[in-house]
Amino acid sequence: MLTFYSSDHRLHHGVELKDGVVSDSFEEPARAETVLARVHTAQLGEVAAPTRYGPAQYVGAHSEAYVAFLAGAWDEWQATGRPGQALPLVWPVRGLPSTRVPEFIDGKLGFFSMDAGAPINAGTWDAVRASADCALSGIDALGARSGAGAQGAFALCRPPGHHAGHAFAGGYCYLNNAAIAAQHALAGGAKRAAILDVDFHHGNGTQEIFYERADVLFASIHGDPAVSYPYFSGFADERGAAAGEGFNLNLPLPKGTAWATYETALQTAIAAIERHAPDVLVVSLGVDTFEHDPISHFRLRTSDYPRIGAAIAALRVPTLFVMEGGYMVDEIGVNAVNVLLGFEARA
Ligand code: Q9C
Ligand code: ZN
Repeated sequence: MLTFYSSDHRLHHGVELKDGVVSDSFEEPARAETVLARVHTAQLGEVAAPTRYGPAQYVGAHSEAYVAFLAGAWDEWQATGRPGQALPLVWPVRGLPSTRVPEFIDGKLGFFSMDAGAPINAGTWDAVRASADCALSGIDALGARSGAGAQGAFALCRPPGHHAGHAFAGGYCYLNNAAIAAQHALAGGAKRAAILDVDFHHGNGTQEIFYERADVLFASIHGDPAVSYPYFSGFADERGAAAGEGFNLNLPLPKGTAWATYETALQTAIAAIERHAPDVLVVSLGVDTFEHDPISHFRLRTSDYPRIGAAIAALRVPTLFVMEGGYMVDEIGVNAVNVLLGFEARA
């Protein structure tokens, strides 16, 4: 399987407010390096640098105004002379009347964010672009190699993307790499796409982007939002709207979920994808479902991950794996690549 990776991800290193203290983010550069090292040692296949795409390819999944905000936010923040990273501190929640885009950067940060989990530093935009370019390159590689069997490609994206919506950042995410990839596949001639999100956290951004569309099925298995981030999205009764009604499938699972329960949900998601009959499948591949993940509470084991890959391969649909979360840095490489190896063994 071909992997797309850019060392530009290192340009982004965020901070986060955790337990009331500002510290280095769990979403750290070492994550991508650990996965890359495992791609090599497991001999998954070639690693290529992504093609450079333009912001025009990010529009569709995202609004033009949001992409422009991301591209300019650091310069606007820096012009104010603040010493730290750019973070929002005020949001347009229920009860605040204005829907205008603020002129000043502090207001813009809140307008274009769902939380304070997506800080912007000097290298963030370059890292974010390279991450989306890995996903776009992965789709183009699948197209070039389409033919018999379940073809796969791996976009080793960092930063991740699935919390980013049409016009907002959040949860370590800026551009929604999986959504951009699916949109690119449709622009390239695919009639239907599916996105399977196996990250521990609900992919609220991906859901929002495709919520009213029937051409992209979104299926997500995640920690119950009653007790897990992102709290305000991911419930089973969110099934899509308008033309997209019935094309959004949320499978929230309780704390402590281990393989047996997980597998049942996975098979439900796979069956829905099969009924949709997509021309391309994008997998939001988070491995924060791991039993030792520091910020999540599922109990999947290293030996469970190849089974996820094998179940996906049984669909026999060209599949792009897009890296999302996973914060037990020592094991993220083994677990993520195990999914890919399980896919290849069945492909
Ligand atoms: N104490 C991804 O996995 N932090 N994002 C929650 C709870 C946000 C995770 C804090 C977690 C975002 C891509
Ligand atoms: Zn996650």
